Amino acid sequence: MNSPDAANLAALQQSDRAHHLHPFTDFKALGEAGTRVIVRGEGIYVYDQDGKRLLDGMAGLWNVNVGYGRRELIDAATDQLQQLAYYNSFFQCTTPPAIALAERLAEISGFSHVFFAGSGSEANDTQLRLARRYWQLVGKPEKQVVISRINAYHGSTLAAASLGGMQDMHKQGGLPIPGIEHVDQPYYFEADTNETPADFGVRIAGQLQSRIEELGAENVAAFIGEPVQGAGGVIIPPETYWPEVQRICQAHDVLLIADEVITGFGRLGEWFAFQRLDFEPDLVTFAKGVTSGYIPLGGVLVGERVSSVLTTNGGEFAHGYTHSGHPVACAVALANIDVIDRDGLLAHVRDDIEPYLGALWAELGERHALVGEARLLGLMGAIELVEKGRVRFDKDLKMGERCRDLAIDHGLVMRAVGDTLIIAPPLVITRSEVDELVGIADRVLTEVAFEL
Ligand code: PXG
Repeated sequence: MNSPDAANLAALQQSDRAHHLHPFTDFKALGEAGTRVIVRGEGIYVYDQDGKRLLDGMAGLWNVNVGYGRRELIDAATDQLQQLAYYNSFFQCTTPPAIALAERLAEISGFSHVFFAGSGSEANDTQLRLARRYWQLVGKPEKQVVISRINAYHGSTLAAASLGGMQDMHKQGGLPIPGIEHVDQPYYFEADTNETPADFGVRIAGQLQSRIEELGAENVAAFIGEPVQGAGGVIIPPETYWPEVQRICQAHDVLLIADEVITGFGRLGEWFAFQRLDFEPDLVTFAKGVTSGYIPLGGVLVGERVSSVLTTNGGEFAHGYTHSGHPVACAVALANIDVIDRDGLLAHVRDDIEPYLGALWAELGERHALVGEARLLGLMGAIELVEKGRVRFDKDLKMGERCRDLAIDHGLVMRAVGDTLIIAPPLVITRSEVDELVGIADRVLTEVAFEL
């Protein structure tokens, strides 16, 4: 701790500990361990205070889709800040970037309208307000309940955390708020069943049907789900799941909401996951990758069914945020969408990197005894750590955390959800960078197996 850099780092950590409460953090434990201070990013790499380079296998928090340091996004922000740093979209006003982004989003999604928010959590609060308002307007105000899934993640505000199905969050806040119900998730590996994935997908979707029938379809406003669950552990549903969910929603006149905060903007090799997974939601939540995280923005894509009602006889929708349609955020989003489009990143993911990374990822699963399953869709991947077969390690061994920490030591950021290791690298990742990512993961698995 004698070098100037080390002293500087210690001072930064000390100051951080004294004043900063981090999200989803055990403050005492963090105070003892100290924070990693990230100071710079370039491409798919970030650099910490000590100059250590890390391959960002999580694209920030699933959001830095075009990678760090993209001039186009920086210039878009700078230009717009100089032109007009802020104006609102209340009181019959708007700004050119908000208009242009709404039009561009309609083009790439096929959804006619958008409601802007500042984050994914805010956007999901908007979803709840919109769904209930819609049913009020069509003369069915008793349709209020929204059904979600256990282990879903939809954000951290009271409504979003309630929509989510995270037990630890519910326990700490007296949640969920009334009017939210949860059914099972389509987690095939965890279910450890003899069914085929296809049958399992249909059966789990069927729980939605049973719950709607229990509650009475006349009371149910919507179903919400992440096309592929992210924070819950990259849970990729069987192909039969979403078409069956859609069929059930239609049969019971229930709105279908896709939370594409993680899956949107190219993560699955299409603009949106619903375009790949073969279903048609009525409403879509987006955030994160819409600006590649360069600046906060979220929102809701509103399809014809809901927008036609809202825009013809809706009266005032009493909802909105100071930063709805923020001009700088919208300008950055436009530049981000241009980069994804011009650089052909959807095809890059779908036709090149997904198959390439998918093959190497599957090979890890075959080579390492402690991998129970290695799965990947688009650029969302997971590895299930197991003692053998589908038997998990003792929780106290903290295998996931050990692997994650070792990966960071070796220069790779991965996430651990319990004993599920997760990757979601920037979409711009190249084959040689994939080799580096998989190489480090391989080394981590080898070393942890050896320690055992
Ligand atoms: N929906 C989904 C599907 C998300 O993944 C949100 C909504 C909330 O978005 P905001 O912008 O309000 O955070 C998210 C956010 C993790 C992690 O550790 C995941 C998220 C956020 C923070 C951490 O995997 N997802």
